[in-house]
Amino acid sequence: MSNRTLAIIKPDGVQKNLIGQIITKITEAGFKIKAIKMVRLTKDSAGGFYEVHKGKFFFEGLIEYMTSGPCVPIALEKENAVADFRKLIGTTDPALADKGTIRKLYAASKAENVIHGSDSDENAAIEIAHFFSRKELLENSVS
Ligand code: IDP
Ligand code: MG
Repeated sequence: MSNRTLAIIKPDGVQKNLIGQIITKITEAGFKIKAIKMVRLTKDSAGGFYEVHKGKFFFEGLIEYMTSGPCVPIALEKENAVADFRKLIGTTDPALADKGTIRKLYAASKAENVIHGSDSDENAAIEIAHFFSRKELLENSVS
């Protein structure tokens, strides 16, 4: 079982100046930051990242949103990373999310929900590779 997941502080999280508070929640929950950067996604890059949602009613809006400003992808490590991180961020719709989760605390809506988390070990590996080269992951390694 993999111990990595990909988080993205989405453009609304960056715009609302929540990078610090969100990262504090993540590290307090026991995740180690393996790599981090700030990037402005192109439509092609966002479309590739969310390929599985192509054709859905919210796809165009999702691409607009994800390219509306810079975002902060973060490669994270922890035992049981994927499941534990999904628990930390809460359900897609913040109105339904558990108390204390990142989406419950900070997200405005199901569309603009401040943070992404991978949904499987397989997708975590693909999504980490979308943003970080092997070289970047190795060179920044602290443990
Ligand atoms: P997840 O981010 O909780 O894994 P997904 O179903 O994978 O949720 O959807 C990806 C992203 O697409 C969501 O985080 C949200 O930004 C957007 N999205 C999902 N469902 C809806 C919807 O019903 N309306 C508007 N946006 C949506
Ligand atoms: Mg998803």
